[in-house]
Amino acid sequence: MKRLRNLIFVLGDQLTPQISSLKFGDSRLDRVLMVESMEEATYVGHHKKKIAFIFSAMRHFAEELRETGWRVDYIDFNHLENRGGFIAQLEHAIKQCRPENLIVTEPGEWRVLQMLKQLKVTILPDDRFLCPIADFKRWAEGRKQLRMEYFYRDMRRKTGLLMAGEKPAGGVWNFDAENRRPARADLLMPRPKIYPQDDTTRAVLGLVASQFGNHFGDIEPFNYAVTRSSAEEAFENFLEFALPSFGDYQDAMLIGEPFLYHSVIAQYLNCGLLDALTVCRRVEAAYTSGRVPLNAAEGYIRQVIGWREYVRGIYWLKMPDYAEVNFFDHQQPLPDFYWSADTDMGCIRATVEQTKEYAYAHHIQRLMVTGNFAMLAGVNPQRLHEWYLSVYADAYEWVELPNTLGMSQYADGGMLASKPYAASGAYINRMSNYCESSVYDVKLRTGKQACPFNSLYWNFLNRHRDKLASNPRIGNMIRTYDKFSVSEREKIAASSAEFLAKIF
Ligand code: DLZ
Repeated sequence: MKRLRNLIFVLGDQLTPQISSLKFGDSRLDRVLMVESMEEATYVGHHKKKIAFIFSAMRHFAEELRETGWRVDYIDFNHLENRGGFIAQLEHAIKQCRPENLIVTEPGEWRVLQMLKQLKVTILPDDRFLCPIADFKRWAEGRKQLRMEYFYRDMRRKTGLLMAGEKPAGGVWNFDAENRRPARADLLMPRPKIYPQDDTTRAVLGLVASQFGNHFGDIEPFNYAVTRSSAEEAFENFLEFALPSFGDYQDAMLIGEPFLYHSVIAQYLNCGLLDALTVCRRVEAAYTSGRVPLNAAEGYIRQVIGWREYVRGIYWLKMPDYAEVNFFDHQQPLPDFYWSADTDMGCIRATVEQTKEYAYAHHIQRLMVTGNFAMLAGVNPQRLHEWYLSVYADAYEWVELPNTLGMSQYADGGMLASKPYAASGAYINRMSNYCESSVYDVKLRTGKQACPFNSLYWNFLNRHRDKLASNPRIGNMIRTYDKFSVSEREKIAASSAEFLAKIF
């Protein structure tokens, strides 16, 4: 029997026909292998919707490849030859078809890269990202601080996005100061497009309900896009209806409005159904044709070519040590209400309920509600990282880990963020209507009725003053704390201790 030339292994977040491994191969000579893996679905207990989304998108992608002439060995979850994990599956496939070469595009996770290195495999760069890992390493070399803003400006120059010659469109690089408007409940909200389930998705939903019924999250309603064409349509819907107001309201939070003006396309981008540069060019075109304001277009493009590329660079620069950082030495467990939503705090209840239902929350809900609370309460950052990685449909370690440990928990001591994103209840109250549904009073600092974020916030600053006093942005708040009367400081300590004793 003639030996197979290349066996091309395509991972669940590599659903891109132009990915380097497929570009390298030839559909007439080579074979593709894809596998639904128990190990991948359970190394953290992913949300039911996340598993269903990935499996359904993988099955549709296998069909897309077959339609263009590829031979695809798709090992579904119940396949008799399913070996449960990547390495066992690859070893089995190598024995069976004796390929001359095993080809894979570099995975998005350090864990998977280590696994693959056990085999004789050609690993190709993932050129769906705009900044190759080696370029990021060069950019980082010799810099004291790795600030996203400077990286982002280089990416604007490199891509030419929103540039007027050498200068940024509109004369400034960043319009964030304009992007902090609280939303009003009477605004007419756009809605992400709803996609009816097809037979493939229905089969996957049945599989997930039976195999992963004990995982977090609701399986129904499930109406995500699971094909490239529907993901593109979902993005077009965002461009037309939500992007014009995205800038103004991107930090706002409202009960019953999980999506507001957000695109909700990160899960499509991160599994390869959408392409980052194409998305940004469409946003830029919407701005140049006068359909959306510059603050919206710039804010959106910054997330994609700035923040998204930057955190990936940091991940590959700093792993594996980065996974262990714990600057504040926080050791508390994750409170049960991160799974149950059973809490009197309206903001956390709304965010966790929404996370259960949609496997989605936007960046301010993640950063300033669940992330902020965990840091103030002293939750171990690694436990929080596992939670984010499992509950959000867009979460893969390369993007989630630096966002959680660096940005949200300041667990790297300020390498990624210039200050801890710590805030009292006043911030959440300014940006949302959550406090209306809370049994606590956001105006009170201490006592049983006071919003717990308030005493926890001041207690956090005092507890970590040695580590934070020299930070110009936080030091002022510590000096404010120091002006409180002795009895006020005692009340803060008592209120936060009482609350923490209740939840841990
Ligand atoms: C996240 C995930 C899940 C839940 N399941 C699979 C799977 O069954 N098969 C697969 O190829 N990939 C899956 N993934 C995505 C992988 O975990 C992902 O490729 C790594 O996290 C590297 O980014």
